[in-house]
Amino acid sequence: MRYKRSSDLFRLAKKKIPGGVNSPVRAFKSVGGSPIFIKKAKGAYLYDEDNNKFIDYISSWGPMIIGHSNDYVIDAIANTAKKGTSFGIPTSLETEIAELVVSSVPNIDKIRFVNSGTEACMSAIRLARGFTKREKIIKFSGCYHGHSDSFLIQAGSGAATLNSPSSPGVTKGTVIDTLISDYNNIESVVSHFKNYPNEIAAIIIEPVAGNMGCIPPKNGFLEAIRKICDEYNSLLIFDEVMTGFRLSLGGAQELLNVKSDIVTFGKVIGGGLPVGAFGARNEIMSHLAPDGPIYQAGTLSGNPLAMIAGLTTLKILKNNSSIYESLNAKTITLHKEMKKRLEKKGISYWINSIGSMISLHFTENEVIDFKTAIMADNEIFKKYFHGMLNNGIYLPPSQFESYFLNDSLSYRDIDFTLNAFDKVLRSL
Ligand code: KE4
Repeated sequence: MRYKRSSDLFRLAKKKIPGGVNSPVRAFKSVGGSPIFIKKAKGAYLYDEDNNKFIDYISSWGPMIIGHSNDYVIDAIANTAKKGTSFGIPTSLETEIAELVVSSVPNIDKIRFVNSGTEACMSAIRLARGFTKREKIIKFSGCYHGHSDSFLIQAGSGAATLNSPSSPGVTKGTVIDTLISDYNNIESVVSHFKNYPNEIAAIIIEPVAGNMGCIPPKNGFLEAIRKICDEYNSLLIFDEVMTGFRLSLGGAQELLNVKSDIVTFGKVIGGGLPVGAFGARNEIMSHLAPDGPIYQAGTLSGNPLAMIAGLTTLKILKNNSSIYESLNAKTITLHKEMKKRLEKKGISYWINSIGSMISLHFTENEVIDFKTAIMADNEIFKKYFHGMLNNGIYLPPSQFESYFLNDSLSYRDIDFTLNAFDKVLRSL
């Protein structure tokens, strides 16, 4: 593989954009080297500026679940754009996608659209604080809910990748209202409620963690979280920015059968355009402006282009539910075949997978939380990442990320991936 054009473009980008990227995790900081620059993508494939072709395992960090440049989605965006791109005035498209989401996702009566997962999560926290009249929240070390101040404390994803899980610039006043617990450790949650029995507005959690690599909840963990929220009259917020419409049409609530009070969305719900959303039952959503006093707003919220991209994607998922079984089967195949090869080679590893999310950690430990995730060997991961990249496989450029399979990925692509995997293992 040659990356000359990409490295020239990266040099130019760094002159005008901090780190040459508009989101830190793209910068290859934790794996070294220079990021590739993409020219186009179609289906399961990425094509970079040096005309290299890659099988894509991040699907834009989740949104492209039905594959890149889906013809129906592209046509819908093009036709909608001809009628105008943004009005700041209600359109029927917003109601249509809202009806589809509310009818697909358990336990929500209403939904508000915003422009990113960060906006969805930060608005959900404000709604929970306003509704409960309490100020503290609990989040989990290694979970990532976007870059709003309340969340940049022991955050996962890019924050962990850059070894800055707690960001400068977040005030002491903010930090004292964010309590940290350990994923899959209910005792670390109970202790906060014992210390602050009447002050915790909400627990926010990734029902399946995807920002430490993929970490599913241990049996009973989410149920215990639900129970303690009920005991102390706190709200449970499922951050389903990653899992929403990915694990199933109803997301993690449906797949894992645990009810949350507020659900946040992003990624798939926008079909590749900037969309976030948060939903809850009427009792909670009635407190949101303009019905209630809790303020939240956005110039481009619900804009027709983003709505039609999301709506078209969700309709395809709703009308072809076999996509989920197919994605899950491909993920199981990848998990089994990688495991077989790693054991044959005698390399210490841990693989977690659920639905169409999977991640590989080079470690002797079971990866169940942030502490065990950061114990993995990043030096081996770097070799693995670049080895796969040079063999035409694009993986997340950080061990604190999940792979996201998309429906365009074929079993031929998986065989190609496993051949690359064999070559890379020989070099480790
Ligand atoms: P955005 O603001 O990036 O749309 O969403 C924030 C967010 C919220 N909640 C969860 C569970 C998330 O995973 C994310 C964002 N995910 C990362 C990937 N791990 C986005 C990639 C990036 O930061 O460039």
